[in-house]
Amino acid sequence: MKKTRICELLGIEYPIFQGGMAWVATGELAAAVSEAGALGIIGSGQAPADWLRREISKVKATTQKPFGVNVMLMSPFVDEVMQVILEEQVPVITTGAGNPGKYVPGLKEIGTKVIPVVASVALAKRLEKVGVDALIAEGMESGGHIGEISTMPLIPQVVDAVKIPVIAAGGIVDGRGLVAALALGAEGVQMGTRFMCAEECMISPLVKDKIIKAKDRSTVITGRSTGHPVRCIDNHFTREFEQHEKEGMDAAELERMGQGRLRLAMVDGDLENGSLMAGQIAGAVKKIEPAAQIVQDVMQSAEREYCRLTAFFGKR
Ligand code: TUI
Repeated sequence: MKKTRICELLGIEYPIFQGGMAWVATGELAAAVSEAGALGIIGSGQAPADWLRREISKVKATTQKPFGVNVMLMSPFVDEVMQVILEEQVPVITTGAGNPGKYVPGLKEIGTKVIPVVASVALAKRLEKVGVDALIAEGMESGGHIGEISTMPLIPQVVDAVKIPVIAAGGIVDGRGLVAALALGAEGVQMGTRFMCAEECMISPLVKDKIIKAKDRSTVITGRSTGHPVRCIDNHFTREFEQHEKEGMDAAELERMGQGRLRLAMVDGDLENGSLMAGQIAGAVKKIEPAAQIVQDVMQSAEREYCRLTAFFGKR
């Protein structure tokens, strides 16, 4: 199988990223995914520097292969997190929830590959000019903090607007998604929700079970009125939040209501009061399995789908 530009750029075997999910993507998960030949990514979320340093050391102790750290740009610890990334010479960073432009020169100086998440063509173009190495274009099918455009229209528009490699995210769970993403012009995929159900993922087993039981319509978007829309599995918390939004509660108070809810779900397993961030594809996640098996299954099912398409179009 030929490698895409993203495999060559990062030195990975398969064009698959594991989403850097806050409170979900710890060193254990990232190490397992990287060791399997894809790109494991630690989700630093709103964690402080010493937490990140510990997770990085777990990955380095388990695998020699490249790994990444996701930097959530709305974090109060963003500057100290960037400092740890520089000190630890992390090979790849992805960013979310903002514009990482001002950090790019410093990271490039030490050879860290910078791959921001974008949800629009405008930001994609701006970041290519700043000199980022690749982009993750994330559709609103994704879990957590999202943009407004779906994966299907977002990917080809971003691909046409930039020359650097584009990774597709949002609504991807298997080889069909990988082949579809490649067909749209992307050079790889990022998956979050499926990796939440990896054996090495340290979240509460209750959350994994909730994802496995989810159906196509199980997720909802809350927070549009705050300017920070978030997709999660429908529960008591989302219904309460929606009610307050309808009644016109102000954005600052709504944001306060959301604080600590992601940890409450993922770590404490509170399925009703926590924020069960997950993508629309949750309905298609069927089982808990090792991360390496997920990577292998995506690659093998992609090959099968490709053969099916070849048969459909006829061999040349
Ligand atoms: O970042 C994510 N998903 C996330 S972050 C998160 S943790 C969180 N905690 C508290 C409040 C909110 C979130 C949970 N899920 N995905 C990447 C992503 N980035 N999706 C959309 C964007 C994005 C949105 C707007 C990137 C840039 C942007 O505009 C920046 C600009 O300056 O134009």
